[in-house]
Amino acid sequence: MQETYFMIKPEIVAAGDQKIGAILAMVNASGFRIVDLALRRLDRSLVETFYGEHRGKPFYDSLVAYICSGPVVCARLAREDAASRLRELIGATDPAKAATGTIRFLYGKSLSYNAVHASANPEDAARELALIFGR
Ligand code: FUP
Repeated sequence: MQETYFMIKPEIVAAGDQKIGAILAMVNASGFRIVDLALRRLDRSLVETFYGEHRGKPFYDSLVAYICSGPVVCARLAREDAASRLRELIGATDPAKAATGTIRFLYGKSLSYNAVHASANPEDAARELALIFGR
């Protein structure tokens, strides 16, 4: 069983419990087990480290400010091939390009406000889970 990191971003959390519940239900229905779950406001320094690969890019500052702007839902999810299967379920980074029925297709507003995050691969998952959950 592989683990991966999943995050519901601030604009979805701000919109209320119904969207959080619907998104977690989709994750569950796709065979993921929720191992850890937390509603948290992330520190700026943690978010800067989390998105460190994007430091220096034009969207970096606004990305960090956005993720720090309100509480997010942080989840450790488990299933076979968790990282790649979760990326399939969330869809492309730009919701306009995300496949029909994916979480970003259904809930994303734009490239910058794309509803959710999922680790890109198992190595990123291990790094992100350690950063957020401490293990
Ligand atoms: P993803 O792995 O799908 O989350 O995508 P990236 O790691 O490439 O980007 C991380 C986040 O940066 C995206 F979720 C949204 C934001 N972003 C922008 O705002 N503008 C861009 O041009 C690219 C990414």
